[in-house]
Amino acid sequence: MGLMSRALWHVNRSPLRWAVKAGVNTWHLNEKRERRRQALLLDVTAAERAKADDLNRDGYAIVTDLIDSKIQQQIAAAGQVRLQNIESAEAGQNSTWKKFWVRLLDAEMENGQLSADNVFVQYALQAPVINVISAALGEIPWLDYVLLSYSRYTGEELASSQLWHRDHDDVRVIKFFSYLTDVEEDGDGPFTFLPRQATDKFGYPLLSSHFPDEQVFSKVPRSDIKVMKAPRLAAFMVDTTKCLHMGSRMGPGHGRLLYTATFFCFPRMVPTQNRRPFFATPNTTELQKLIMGL
Ligand SMILES: O=C(O)CCC(=O)C(=O)O
Ligand SMILES: [Fe+2]
Repeated sequence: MGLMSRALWHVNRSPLRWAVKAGVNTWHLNEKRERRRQALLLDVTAAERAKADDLNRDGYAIVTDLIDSKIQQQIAAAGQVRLQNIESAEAGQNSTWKKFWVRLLDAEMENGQLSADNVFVQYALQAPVINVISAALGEIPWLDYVLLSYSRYTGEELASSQLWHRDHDDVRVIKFFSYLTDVEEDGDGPFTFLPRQATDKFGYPLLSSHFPDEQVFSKVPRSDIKVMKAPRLAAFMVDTTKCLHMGSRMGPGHGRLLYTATFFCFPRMVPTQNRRPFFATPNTTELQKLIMGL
């Protein structure tokens, strides 16, 4: 991390972040205005708007019922195909950082980019997802990345995202998650979080970003925890900057296949050196290009 981005990273974790973000916004007013204008043109259903309200009020929304079940089946089947190639995926990753995770989409990237036509990219771009997030943010979001990850037991001490944390990618990050395997027992490593109001009781300890259970539950009652135990194809959205969360605490012999699409509110605070995670095809619409930053 460069000096500049390290400084911003610290600012981003303090209440000062709002002031800094407002400053960044003035450089991007036109794009911001366009994103707001486009959001007003979306055909958002009452059910989608209700989920957007959940997201803004509580920091999360369960959206399983908004997703077409045929599309859910397709994505789960596509996930199973990727899972069969886990050994080659693993071989290409020196995962000292997150030993309990294997990323399964690396093999289908071209020069580090995924095609906008890729089934996992299309899953993030489907109307109900874009409508809920746009309605919540009041503007068209930016899709930062899509991830298919397989978590499994390592026998090691809890580390990184297995500990309680908030994501600090930007001021507002909304993650759209879908379970592609059943996550119904503790050993399946459920995504576990505290809604916004419960997270607020914890505050912003300055010296650390990842916290053990004892530290969190010295300030927040355990009864506030939400454990996302659900069968495969459950879909939910979490504002991961507002909600403390953790997951992937796998039991021996268990595995969890999770799809994640990460959206943020334009513009990013930490400079991203022209990161281009996706490439367009002749099928890509103007709205989709706006979402993918193309
Ligand atoms: O593995 C998990 O359930 C936690 C994932 C996480 O922290 C994240 O996606 O931001
Ligand atoms: Fe996280």
